Amino acid sequence: MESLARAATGLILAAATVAAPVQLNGTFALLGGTQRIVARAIVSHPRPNEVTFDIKQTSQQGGIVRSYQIDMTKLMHLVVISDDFRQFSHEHPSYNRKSGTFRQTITVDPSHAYIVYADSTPKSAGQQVFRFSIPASANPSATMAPLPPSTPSPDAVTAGPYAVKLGTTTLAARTAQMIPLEITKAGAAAMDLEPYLGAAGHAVFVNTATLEYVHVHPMVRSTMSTTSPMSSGSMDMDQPQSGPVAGPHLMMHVPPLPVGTYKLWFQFRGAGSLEVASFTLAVR
Ligand SMILES: [Cu+2]
Repeated sequence: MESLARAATGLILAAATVAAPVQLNGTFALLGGTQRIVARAIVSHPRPNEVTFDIKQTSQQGGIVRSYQIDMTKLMHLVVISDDFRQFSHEHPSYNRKSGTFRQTITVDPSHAYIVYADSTPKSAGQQVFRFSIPASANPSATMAPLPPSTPSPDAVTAGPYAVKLGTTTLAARTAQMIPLEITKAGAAAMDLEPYLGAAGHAVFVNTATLEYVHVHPMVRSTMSTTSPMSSGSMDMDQPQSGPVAGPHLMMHVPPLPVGTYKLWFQFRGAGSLEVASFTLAVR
């Protein structure tokens, strides 16, 4: 009975926190970027395990931003991570042209806080990324779990039927660098990869202390590469005509990162399935 009563109290608390929508101001979070617009979100909880965002972006003077470049086939990318960095999702909000509002509902674990990144490219402003912090909606879990330390020579990370291996998980700070990334399936180079949102894969880096964000797209290499090529714009320049267009050998151009511990989520498409491999990087 006692646990029932406690559960009931929890429900009432959850119900109480579900009601009122709140407005949040977005914090500019693009590493190396320059803030040119302002983002606000109205956050509501239709259910204890759901959060709805209505994001409105305006100029510094308050005019609604209505003109966006399509980036990777979408107007806005919403990257959602939990406060312990264990959950990751990548959504594409619907856009209401009339009100200039992006809307997305996400499913959450009510005992976790979440960080939401709104990544868009308004015309004439360049890439703009804002983060919003969503408190736990019920009975917050005590503290953020500490991140396991980075291993200098990583084992491959499992993602569905695939294994993803990074060339290194220890990076030099404040230095642009190329990091190879290999995707295997059942011990051999994966040959059934497909592009996702116009790229071979999507890599999101988040500094776990400052919560700064970077989003990069690796280039495809025709063979496993041990040397760092010069930066090249074309994703498939080394690609044989008939080969796969989304891997399995990739090269990731990582911009200069300040010292810190970073989470990296690498999202890619396998044969009909969307996969994500997560890494912890030490930048020294
Ligand atoms: Cu991307």
